[in-house]
Amino acid sequence: MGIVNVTDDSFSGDGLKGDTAAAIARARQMAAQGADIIDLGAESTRPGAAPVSPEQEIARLLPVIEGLKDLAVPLSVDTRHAATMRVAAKAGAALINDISALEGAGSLAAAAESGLPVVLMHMQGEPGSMQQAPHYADVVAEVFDYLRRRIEACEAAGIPRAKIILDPGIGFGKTPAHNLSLLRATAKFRDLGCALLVGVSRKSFIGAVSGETDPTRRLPGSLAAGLWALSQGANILRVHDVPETVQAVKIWRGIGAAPVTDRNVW
Ligand code: 7PJ
Repeated sequence: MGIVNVTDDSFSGDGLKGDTAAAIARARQMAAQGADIIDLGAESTRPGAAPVSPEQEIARLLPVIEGLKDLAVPLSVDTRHAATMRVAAKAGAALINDISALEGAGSLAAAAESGLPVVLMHMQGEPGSMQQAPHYADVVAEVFDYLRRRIEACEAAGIPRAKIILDPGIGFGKTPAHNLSLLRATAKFRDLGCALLVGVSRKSFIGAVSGETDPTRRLPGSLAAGLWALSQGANILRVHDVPETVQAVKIWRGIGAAPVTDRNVW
């Protein structure tokens, strides 16, 4: 899943600054580079970011979705707002990606009506303050239980489990140690019977563990964390660097798929 930010203050250095044409070009480029899904987001959720109204969000996203109507690669819309979900679904989006796991007013109903698959992500607190003092007695158990309860809420609202993708929410109200624990436990989340998405690309825990302060220089750490997650059963990686990730995944997959006889030729 390639990330296309249609925001004014993206932390990760992609600098698209709300420009429709640039976002469309970026999405087309990522599709050509091998992305299987394009995730369009118009609300910055980096720690400390200000919320965006649904009106602003729709105004930024809609022209981009419309400009990508002919794209063969499915579009995901990264939103916490029911109004945006409805508009995006009508305009042709194929997936709803909600960092608040459809907890917003009307979101369960909007997602159910759309019939689209949904990503349910765990977050502790709100983007504005979530990194101030994240605390868990047992981070893996608490995130697991939260996602289990959100699956139940979805099923009660008419969204079947087969349409649900789970995400532990790396960096959303978590210390570096919490993030490492969650990644280590990736395989456990498969017990919930849904596909798994993991977003580690350029995130601050990679800076914390490696000492790399510049997010644009965190590709090696992002690939290491992403391949670890895949090896533990993750199905989708949400990334900024599409061709680099595609290359890494092809090699990882090639090694796993190699016939035994070929492994032993040396
Ligand atoms: C994630 C996301 C993530 C899902 C963002 C960033 C911050 N959606 N939206 N999972 N992160 N599902 O890209 O670092 O990890 S925005």
